Amino acid sequence: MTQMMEHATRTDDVFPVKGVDYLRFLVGNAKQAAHYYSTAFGMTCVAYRGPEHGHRDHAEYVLVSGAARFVVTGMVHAGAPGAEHVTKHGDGISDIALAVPDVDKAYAHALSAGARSVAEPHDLTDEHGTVRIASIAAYGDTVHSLVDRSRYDGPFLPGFVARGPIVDRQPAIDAGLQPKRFFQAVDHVVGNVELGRMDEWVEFYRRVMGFTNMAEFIGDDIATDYSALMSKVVADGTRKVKFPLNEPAVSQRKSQIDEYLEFYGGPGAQHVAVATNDIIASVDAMRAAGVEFLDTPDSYYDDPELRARIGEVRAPIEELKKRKILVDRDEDGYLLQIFTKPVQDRPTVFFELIERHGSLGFGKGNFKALFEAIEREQELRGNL
Ligand code: TYF
Ligand code: FE
Repeated sequence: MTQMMEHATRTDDVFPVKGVDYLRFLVGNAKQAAHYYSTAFGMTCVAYRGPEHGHRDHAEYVLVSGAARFVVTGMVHAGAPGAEHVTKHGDGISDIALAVPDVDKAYAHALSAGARSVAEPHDLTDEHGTVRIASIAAYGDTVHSLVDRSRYDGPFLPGFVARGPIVDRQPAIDAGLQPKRFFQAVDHVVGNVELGRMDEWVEFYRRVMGFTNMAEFIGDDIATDYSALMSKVVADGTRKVKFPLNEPAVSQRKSQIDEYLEFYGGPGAQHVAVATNDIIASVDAMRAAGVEFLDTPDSYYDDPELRARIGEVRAPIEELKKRKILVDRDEDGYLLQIFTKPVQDRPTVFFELIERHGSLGFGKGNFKALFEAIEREQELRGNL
């Protein structure tokens, strides 16, 4: 069941957040990653900074799709800061940045609640204005930057220069081959942590950010049956920022979370769910661009129990079946979702497309089918 606790926004919020400001991906080759997110994810490059602008260490491309903003950062010389992150983790998410109204207040509260400082509050300034920013440590080598951009009107952060799209998608949009946007926001970002540490991280987000538990979780009652993981979800008072946290569960087979931890070299961000208004159009466009999605067996759609539970959704079930899109319903409504395979060589980071129609959950009814699909991939990799 998906029920929310503490539904209302609290007025005494010690750590108000406005949303996810950006996700930074530290990658081996930002030029090619920016191309992938442009062509395969339909994102638009809006800003850049690099050696051409006096930024000697990194090439950084900023890509947007609606309110979702990714920064892909590559190291342009040996030993540049961040190189050790890529050596250890491969391509991965180094920063889940949060937009906050008051950086100093948020940072001070975080430190008083036991968070470790990564960068003290400081101003970044250029001709477009000033951004105030600080960073605190999260799980593994992941950080949360805290960003106030209310006094800035440039393309991303001071030092970045506006630039145009990497590819021109307009002809494909005009021809009806691609939606204008494949997604419009980050819905949630999931972290994988070590065995036995999930509750510590839930407690971290409660203490440091005032986040509360959402009702959806995978406890040890069902963990060993099929999922081999435990999961809890924390969210801010507005439910705009949602962070599920997974830990491996002990079972006969190697947990998908253990596989991640082994190949990532420790805890880190596992998947990013992006919200779409038209999952059918998005999946079609992404598949056409070469994005691989997890398979779902036909038996999933032919199950009369699922059909009865799901009832009427906005598209014929055959259309979902053709594309392997999953459906789940709870008392608030329903959702459509699909998962990509890992998007880099390592079996680590992947994406989820999610189209919500009232449901505030995470697709609990699909966990069995989803985890079986993940385990089939794990087996093909020889990691089960
Ligand atoms: O975010 C979620 O909870 C869903 C389901 O390893 C999920 O997307 C949970 C754990 C996992 C993969 C997907
Ligand atoms: Fe998810």
